[in-house]
Amino acid sequence: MAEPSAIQGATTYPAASFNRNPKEKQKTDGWEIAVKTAKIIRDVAFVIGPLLWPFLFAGCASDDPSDSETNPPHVPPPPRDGYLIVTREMFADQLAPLAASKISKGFNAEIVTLEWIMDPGNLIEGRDPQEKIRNYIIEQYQENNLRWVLLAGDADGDENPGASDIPIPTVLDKAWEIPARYVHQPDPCCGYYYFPADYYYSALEGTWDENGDGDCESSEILDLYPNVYVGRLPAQTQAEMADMADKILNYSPVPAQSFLSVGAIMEPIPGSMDQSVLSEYIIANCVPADVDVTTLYSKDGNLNRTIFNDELNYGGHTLVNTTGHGSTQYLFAEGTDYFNFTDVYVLNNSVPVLWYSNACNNNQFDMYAPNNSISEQLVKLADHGAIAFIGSARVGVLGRMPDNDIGEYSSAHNVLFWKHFFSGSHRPGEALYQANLEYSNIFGLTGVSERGNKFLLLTIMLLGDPELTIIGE
Ligand SMILES: [Ca+2]
Ligand SMILES: [Ca+2]
Ligand SMILES: [Ca+2]
Ligand SMILES: [Ca+2]
Repeated sequence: MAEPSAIQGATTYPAASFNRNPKEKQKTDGWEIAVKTAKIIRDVAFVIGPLLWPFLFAGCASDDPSDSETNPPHVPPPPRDGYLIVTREMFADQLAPLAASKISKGFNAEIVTLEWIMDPGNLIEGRDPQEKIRNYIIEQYQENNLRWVLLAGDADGDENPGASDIPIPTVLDKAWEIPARYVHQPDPCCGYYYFPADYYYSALEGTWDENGDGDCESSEILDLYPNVYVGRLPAQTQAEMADMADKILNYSPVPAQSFLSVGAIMEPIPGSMDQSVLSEYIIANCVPADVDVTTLYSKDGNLNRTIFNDELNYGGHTLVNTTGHGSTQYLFAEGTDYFNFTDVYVLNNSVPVLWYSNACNNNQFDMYAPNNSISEQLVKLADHGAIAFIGSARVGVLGRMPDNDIGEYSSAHNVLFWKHFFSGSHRPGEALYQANLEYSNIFGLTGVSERGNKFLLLTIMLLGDPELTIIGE
């Protein structure tokens, strides 16, 4: 499938949303130092507070004489892919080793703090923090080959409108918050009017607010083709951020994969949709023959909390797919015997798993403080749990199950994620990006297309490093 031209950067952005002259920025003190820093430490440009500059010079300076400005290379190297960490000053120390690891892998890595982005002296345009963050991403995408974006900070649950139809203005009153963009669209069943969409930081054309009233209606989203790979580390404390960063740094790609697939019967949905049909389709059409597969299905009588916990803890699985009902606190309800929040705390699986869930609300990362969604707890658990989690921040959307094709809505996206993951995109952010792209193409999504597909697509988020390679050689 050919990529749309927008992926190649051919589409221009509205001048109204982004018209800053980069040369202006170079006149500011912060940028002067950042440029000098970038030269000295070769490929990394940290745009952070002055307090951290000494660390950068001490920790990252190269003594390779070929780096000297007096001895420039005769042939400029090809531009490196950019990897941008958008975070807060309180997390910069915890994230510096992760940025360094990306540099060692050949990326042009940068940490930018929201404090720097919000500083008027740095001339980032935007009417609120979300728009400023996105405009910075757009600039780096256009000018510096940015491909990967890690949002390192949690969304503020106090700004989650919940069941209210009134938006809550973004206020940066928490030192850890990286705000979510809320989109107004009543959900199909459960009484939410706004949903968070990190997709805003991935699909970069248009303002998502065409009428300029400061509120984003889903009908104002004109571009659903993603441009960059986006993931989030939803930390609220330095300890949480350090745990997640360490888990990523300690992760070794696993050559032999083991796929645990759950298919629940979704009672009391009329027709009692048996999600084992979806699971079997994925196994038959997406999972390579050399991957070990374990299935837990309601229809087989082997799906319950005890067996699922045992498989997670002792089954040696590296990839997990769960289907069925869910909430912020549990998965696949089977009567009262479901995997829930308390199970996560005692997980001791030796290799943290890549986990996709098609259930409702498992990934409500913006839920009210101080509670974590089950997805957040899984990725925050030190050493264990999940290395990355893909799932919906709000309700999933039930549609036709796979038959001779991939089906619809939540089922279709679930199929496409594993299709792209196993067929070559062994990095969760890239597999999600490819799934989103193909989903948009198959269902012909545009700004005015029907809302169920758009809702489903935009509420699916990745928690974790989008660039981490899961499958090794
Ligand atoms: Ca806030
Ligand atoms: Ca609007
Ligand atoms: Ca796009
Ligand atoms: Ca959260």
